[in-house]
Amino acid sequence: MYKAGKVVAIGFGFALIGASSVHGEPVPVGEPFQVNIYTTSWQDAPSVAATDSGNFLIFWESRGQDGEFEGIYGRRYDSSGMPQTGEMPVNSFTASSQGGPKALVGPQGPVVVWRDGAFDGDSGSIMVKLVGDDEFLVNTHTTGNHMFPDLAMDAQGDFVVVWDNDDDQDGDGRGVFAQRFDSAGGLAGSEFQVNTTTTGFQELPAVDGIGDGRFVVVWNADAGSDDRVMAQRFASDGSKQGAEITVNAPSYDRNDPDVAMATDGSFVVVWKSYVDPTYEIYSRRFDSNGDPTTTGLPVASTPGVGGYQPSIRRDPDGDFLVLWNDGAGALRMRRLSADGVAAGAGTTVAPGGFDAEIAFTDSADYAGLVTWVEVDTDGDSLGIFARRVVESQIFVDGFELGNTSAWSVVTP
Ligand SMILES: [Ca+2]
Ligand SMILES: [Ca+2]
Ligand SMILES: [Ca+2]
Repeated sequence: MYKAGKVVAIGFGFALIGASSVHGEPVPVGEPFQVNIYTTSWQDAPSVAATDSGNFLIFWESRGQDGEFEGIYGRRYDSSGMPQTGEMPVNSFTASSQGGPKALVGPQGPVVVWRDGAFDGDSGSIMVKLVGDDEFLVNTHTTGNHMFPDLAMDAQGDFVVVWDNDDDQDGDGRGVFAQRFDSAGGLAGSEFQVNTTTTGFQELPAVDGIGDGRFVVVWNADAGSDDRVMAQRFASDGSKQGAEITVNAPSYDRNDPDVAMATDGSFVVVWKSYVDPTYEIYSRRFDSNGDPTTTGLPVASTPGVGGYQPSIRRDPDGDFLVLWNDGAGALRMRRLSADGVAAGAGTTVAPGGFDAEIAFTDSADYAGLVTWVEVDTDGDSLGIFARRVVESQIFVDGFELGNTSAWSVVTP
């Protein structure tokens, strides 16, 4: 019945007076498309970033294309999913392997980080590249196997890179480290240690930040028996805000966490936990003081199917999009409201896909692009795929509830 009222009201052309709207469930539009042109061997580990002008940049690693092991390639798409370029080689230093790129676009243009297999002279190194410059080394401490870089950026384009390293750099096995940069790539302060508890392995970091420069790092902590997700908040000057936070109960296996921060400094962490007989994806929201506002909530609307490789991003109006690979191989997506609670039942982005990431443009239609990896679809091993997502517009003045007292205009 309220649907009829809505149609009538819009027909008279005055229903939207005083009404506000938000964006609702994310919906895949169009068909998935292949990103990589060079298909020989494997292409994997994609990362997507949105530009101010409504375009998207996808970066990935490709095996055998740059002459030695893996190299980093990128491709630009417009908001409708049309390619704007061919494949663009990213790394200048091609010896050994370059992999695991993560990218964001700031006022200075794209910033890409990745792991290099040899650059610092002692196995894994963390590299960063800004537009117009060759890549350069991020980590100051050069011994050890540096892995799993991620980055966050503020409104001015200042950014922070996080990674993990062994070599007992934190005193015991692997630890999580970070380096802040100004928007031009100049060092801002020194490399610093993220984890406070150093016993055992601290690994697999992820970081997200907001316009005012605050950021939060999450990682997997493995003290030998059980794994936990930990989080640490930081001020814009890189100082720790509060103690490190234990996000979840101990879990049997690496938790593979990710995090997205809201503009008020609250944040939502996602991770995978083993729940006999399979893995599940969980989320938990924390306020800007680092205090939890939810328990660990299952992200899947149908538990028990399984969940791997969760990723989370904030959309332009403050909701969160979680992507994961379910136990049946499908790439699933579900929206969490700003309060960290799931809204809607979620949807399947692709019947087979993993290691996914989404970015949103700030455009009026809240266009998003999801990128992921598929097996054997590009004709040879792993390939990179993508699909557009839009968030449907809904009205928040009572139409959905049929609450006519809340309507901004009552239909005749
Ligand atoms: Ca391939
Ligand atoms: Ca290479
Ligand atoms: Ca450690």
